[in-house]
Amino acid sequence: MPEISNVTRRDLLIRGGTAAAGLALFPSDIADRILRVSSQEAVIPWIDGPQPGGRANTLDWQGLTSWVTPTEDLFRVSHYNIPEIDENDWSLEIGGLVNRPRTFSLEQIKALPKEEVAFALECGGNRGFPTFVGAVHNARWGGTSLRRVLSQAGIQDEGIEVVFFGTDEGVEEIRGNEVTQSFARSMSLEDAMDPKLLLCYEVNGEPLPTDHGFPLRLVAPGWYGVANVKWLKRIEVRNTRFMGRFMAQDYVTLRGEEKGGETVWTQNSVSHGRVNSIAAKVTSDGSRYRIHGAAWGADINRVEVRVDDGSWQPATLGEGRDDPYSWTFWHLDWDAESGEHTITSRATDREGTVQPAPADPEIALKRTYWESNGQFTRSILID
Ligand SMILES: Nc1nc2c(c(=O)[nH]1)N[C@H]1C(S)=C(S)[C@@H](COP(=O)(O)O)O[C@H]1N2
Ligand SMILES: [Mo]
Repeated sequence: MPEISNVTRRDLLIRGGTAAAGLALFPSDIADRILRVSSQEAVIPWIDGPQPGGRANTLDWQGLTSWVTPTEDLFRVSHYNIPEIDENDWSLEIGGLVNRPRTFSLEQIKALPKEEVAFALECGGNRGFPTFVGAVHNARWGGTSLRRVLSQAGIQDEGIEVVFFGTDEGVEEIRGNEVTQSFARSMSLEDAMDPKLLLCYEVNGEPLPTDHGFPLRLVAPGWYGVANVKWLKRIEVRNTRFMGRFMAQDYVTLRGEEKGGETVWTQNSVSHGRVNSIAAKVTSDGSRYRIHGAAWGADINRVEVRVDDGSWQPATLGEGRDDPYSWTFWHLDWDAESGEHTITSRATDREGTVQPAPADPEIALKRTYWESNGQFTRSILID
């Protein structure tokens, strides 16, 4: 995606030439809302859906320019307090059903072989509300293999579950009992031993900021955000499934499935990502229009775009197309006619899973707001 700089409407007028011709396309009230333009390209604002400056700290899709989300722009989700940790007082404990329980200092973690991954991390609640559509970021994470640390500890035969505890904590009422508990998430031992999971101390080449889990967080590429536990303090191997709040109460998807004329209701803990995409912005150089977007949540193989009720047209995949865990940028040139239009995108992953339409049972029979990966339609006015 080309670099687009921030200029005012006046700069645009002064530049003249193609830019002035481009400006003639917009009614003056819309021209005042042009977000970021260069002499080549102007963003035409959506006329529905969340507008920039809406919900603080989520991604402004119309302003999307950078494939790697700058660290200061990463959205944040924290359910309890934000712990300020002094790395000299911090350690990571590996315990439970392991033969060699131990603790690591940050220095000891950093001394282990380093790996990096580009990963589009999306909150499981993203797109669950009309104003919450930018809870996704694409960053480069650096750390060391979880699998190596667990293997060195020696998992005992009864171990089936690995629980990740954060340092943040809150009071929960559980069937009449008030208890203070840490944020915690778990996964099966098999999932936890996946070599792509990293214990990360860096994002975009810098130490983790406090908000994003300093000094150490789990990065689970291919999983929804909630699995990526920040401010890690303990990793525990257990012989029972773990049913904490963020596994079994919140981040639970209630969905109906039609089976032989009967609706069967299922509840699952939000875990692996789901194929997703969005049209981020439409740009124009004064004569041609281009629809730009992103796709993520799975290894993306194809993105198609539909304008109004037209046929699905294949978009061109750009940056990230060969990367299994990052988002993939895409674009489609559009021969736009004046008037109001709707634009919808749908992504397909390498296994052939297609992003569902809102009317598909997967979305239509979903009752809780998590895992909202249905196709997203936005409206635009072409003058
Ligand atoms: N310890 C801890 N880890 C956590 C959370 C939390 O509240 N506490 N929130 C989770 C959720 S729901 C999301 S979406 C991601 C957000 O990561 P970010 O704040 O770095 O963007 O962190 C996850 N890890
Ligand atoms: Mo989340």
